[in-house]
Amino acid sequence: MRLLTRQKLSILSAILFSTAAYAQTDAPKPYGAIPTERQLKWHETEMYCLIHFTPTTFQNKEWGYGDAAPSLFNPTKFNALQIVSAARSGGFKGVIFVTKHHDGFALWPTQTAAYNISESPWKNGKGNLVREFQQAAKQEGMKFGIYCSPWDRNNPEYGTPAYLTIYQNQLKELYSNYGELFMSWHDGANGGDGYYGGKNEKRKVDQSCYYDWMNTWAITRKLQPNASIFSDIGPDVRWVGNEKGISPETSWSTITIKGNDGKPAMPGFMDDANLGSGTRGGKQWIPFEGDVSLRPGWFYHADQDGQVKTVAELFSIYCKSVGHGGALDLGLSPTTEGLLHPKDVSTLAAFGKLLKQVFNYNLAKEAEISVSNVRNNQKQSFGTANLTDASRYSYWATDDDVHQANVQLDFKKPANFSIIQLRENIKLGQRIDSAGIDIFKNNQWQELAKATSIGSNRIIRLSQTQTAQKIRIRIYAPVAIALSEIGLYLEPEIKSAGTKGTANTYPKTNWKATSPAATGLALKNAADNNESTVFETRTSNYIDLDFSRPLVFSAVGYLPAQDGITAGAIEKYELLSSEDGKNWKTIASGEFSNIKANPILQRISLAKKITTRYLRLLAKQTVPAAGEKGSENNLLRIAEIEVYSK
Ligand code: FUL
Repeated sequence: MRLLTRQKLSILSAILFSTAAYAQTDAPKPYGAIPTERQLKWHETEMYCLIHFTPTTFQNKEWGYGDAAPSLFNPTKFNALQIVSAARSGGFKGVIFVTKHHDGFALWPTQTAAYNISESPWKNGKGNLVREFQQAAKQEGMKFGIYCSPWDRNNPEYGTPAYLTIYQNQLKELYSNYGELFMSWHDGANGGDGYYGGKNEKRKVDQSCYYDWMNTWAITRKLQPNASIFSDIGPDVRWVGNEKGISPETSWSTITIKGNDGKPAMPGFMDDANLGSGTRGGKQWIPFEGDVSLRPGWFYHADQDGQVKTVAELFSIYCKSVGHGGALDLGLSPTTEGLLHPKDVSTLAAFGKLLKQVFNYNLAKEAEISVSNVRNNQKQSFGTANLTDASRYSYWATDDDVHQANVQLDFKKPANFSIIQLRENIKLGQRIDSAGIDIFKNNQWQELAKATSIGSNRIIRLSQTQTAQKIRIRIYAPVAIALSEIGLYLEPEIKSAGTKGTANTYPKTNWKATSPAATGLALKNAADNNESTVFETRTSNYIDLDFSRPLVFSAVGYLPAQDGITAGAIEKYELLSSEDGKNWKTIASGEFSNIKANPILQRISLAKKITTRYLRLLAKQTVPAAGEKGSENNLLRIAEIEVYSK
């Protein structure tokens, strides 16, 4: 009996005083805003894809107007597995399917609206794309998420309170029938005009309250408690403020989101100045997602087959999204057949291979690691072994009063590396202010790089390979440091999987540009083959081009300014031609959808070839400058106009 008690006692004390139990009680106190369990899982996911495939694909548009006949939708070779397995080969861990885009066509047989897949000829109206993607994701071991556009250009009720109920019911259907979702993606685009049951009118909604987001997201929380909610402002994952997929160099996972006009922030209704950088010490933990498409547009366009991003471009985006503590959300665009184009498939596979090659082996494991301080001298709990064990949550920590410390890596023989990776244990918040990396060269320490905003992941990509036997990392924080990982990697020379296609554009040598009241060189900026010069005017809403001889063409390109200013980009256009520069006739008109968020080259394809010497690009609506209402806006900005010979 006595013996048993003694045994019990010793077991108890072993538990109490084991290093693990010690670590629990002795861990640094969390600093500032910290992630939820749901957000931790999202951080671990790092890479996922966003699939756009609706009747809009068949119309070769970016934003469907809401009037496409359901009969258009008939992808004869559709294969969700081909698409999802290509995503997996790229190293992506999840897929989000656009279950309904702005055109309003539901890709599942919803009870909430007639405009849905059951009206299409595909599988005789018995098909369900959401189900197909859910099952393919399951089969490939990938996470599954949904995007259901709040803006609906088809629904006759859009703009009234009745539509909100329809939208919430759509979410309920999606949340209840397709297993566990890892993300619910809510975009902030609300363009205004649309088909709306045949009304063909402009409907504006008050984004500060129309979607009643707090109650709408309460449905998400109730039915899909593990799904991270993405929107411009979170609450779990925020937009990065562009569709290039990248954040600025400094990008905190903490942010204080502010609304407009003294009202609370809502998607599409917020101060977006800090979306990219976040806020040091911000009130909320809302990391960013970098969304970008593998192609220029989110939907498939055959004329963009030559513009699939290269592996080198993808890797650079990866380093500035995942490598800045966010996630990479890469757009995939199935063709009208319902498959990914072979070029997209091979690019994804090559990208996945590269990631494996780079991050397969952490060179830091070969180094002897020493640090200037270990918390309470508890090497077992807070020591350097934690720095290379590939666990995000085991960590090296300093004493509470040690806010600056060094980590030194000593190699037996010189190591070659070009990437340094740092991670904090974010369960304890984003603690580190900055880090400096030094190498020991010519008998002295030399600074190689600096970084701020470490957080869940910070990739420092050097411009060239370095060779060093001693590396030192200096870390500065306002509180005790809790660093979980140090990685050193060597990037191979990236062989590009194919180069970008040639554009087949006419040379602009003898072109003359005119626009009322605009003079001089600035006009030439619109046709000088230089993407970084901009023609800007407030005195006219069009520009005329005189080619000096008739040109034969069936497509024209408009490149909005590439200087980061989206104001003045053309949203609605009219294209006119003339034989003599006096009498004009309209040859095309339409919208450049999504140009504000994604200011890429826009291609206008004409119904048939024309021969003409004069061309007018007329802006019927442009993106207003900050603080200007649409009606007061008269700014027009053009980086380049192209005329395609083929
Ligand atoms: C945006 C939309 O307007 C685009 O069409 C696309 O869906 C992108 C991912 O989000 O807000």
